[in-house]
Amino acid sequence: MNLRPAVETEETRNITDPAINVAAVRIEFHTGDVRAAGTDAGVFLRIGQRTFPMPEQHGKDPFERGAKDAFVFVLDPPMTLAELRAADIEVYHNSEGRNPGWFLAAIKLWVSLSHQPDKGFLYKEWKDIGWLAIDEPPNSTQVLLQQNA
Ligand SMILES: [Ca+2]
Repeated sequence: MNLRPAVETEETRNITDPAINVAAVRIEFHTGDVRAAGTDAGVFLRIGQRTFPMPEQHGKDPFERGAKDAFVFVLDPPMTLAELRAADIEVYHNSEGRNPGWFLAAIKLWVSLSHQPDKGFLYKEWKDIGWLAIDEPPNSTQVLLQQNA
């Protein structure tokens, strides 16, 4: 399993109230600008026991070379910020479609918090992720972004 340490940009790091809920997350994928970087595979975000498939968007072809694609998921029921910090966070794809290998430059995860629902906080940012591909090192279609603490 390849774990990618996050850059220390957590805007929520000073929030220690255990009652603060994460109402929604926004995940942004930056596909790299290298040959065959894009994918048409099904992409999934896993946070702890919850799995979020990226929805089909009519008329859009996400995860192409050099593109940024963002998706919002409401957490119902919400999880606390402490639970989010203690969860595994993983991104993977199902390796379907033509040339399914995916070269990821970066992932950003934003959260909206119950005490300030109109503001988005950058939770973490992971850079230089590399290939999620069977045929490119490290020959895995999943990346563990945060490991259960
Ligand atoms: Ca695509």
